[in-house]
Amino acid sequence: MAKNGTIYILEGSSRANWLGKLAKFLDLDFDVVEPKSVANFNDEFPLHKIPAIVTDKGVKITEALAIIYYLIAISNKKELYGSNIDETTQVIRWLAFFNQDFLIGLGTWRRSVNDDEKEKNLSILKSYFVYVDNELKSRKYLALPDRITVADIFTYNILKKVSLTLPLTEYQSLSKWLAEIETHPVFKN
Ligand SMILES: N[C@@H](CCC(=O)N[C@@H](CS)C(=O)NCC(=O)O)C(=O)O
Repeated sequence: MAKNGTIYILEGSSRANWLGKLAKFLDLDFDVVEPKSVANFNDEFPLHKIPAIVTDKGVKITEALAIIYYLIAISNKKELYGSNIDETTQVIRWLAFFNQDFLIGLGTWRRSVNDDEKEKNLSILKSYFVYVDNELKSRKYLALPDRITVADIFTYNILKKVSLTLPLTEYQSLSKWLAEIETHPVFKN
């Protein structure tokens, strides 16, 4: 099978480090590399940010959400992105929330320079946990009531890492959801 292209990631980035696993689960054949292993990454990608991909047609794509969409769109598992307008809208909703509000909030908290700032920024993160926990009280998965989507997979990858620093056990629905998503085959390779 011809290669589908190259995915650039950083192992430390939960925005990007799961995309190799996603591609494999989607039966796609991408090389997965860190930018430092290629001499011209900064010339090819002027923002110097990951994730990024170069497709088999030589097209360069940046932005996590565009990349997630592309990988699923060229696969035979398109239902991971939702199967109709309503479902896909919910998938994009959650991808956008975690890629933007949540990850920015997380970075801001990590970069807090004093205790007051840290407390204030932590309270924003906690409000997000409460929000997600409440949403998960009424359905099994983030975007859909009864079927996993890429929104769950992306979010799991972020929150699993977060849970190593911030215990999430007080958020019962969220914790139950984490345990459920962990069993998905995408995380087994
Ligand atoms: N808007 C971009 C943000 C990408 C981004 O900020 N990536 C971070 C890692 S999570 C990065 O590459 N940082 C390295 C840098 O800023 O030089 C997206 O959604 O993909």
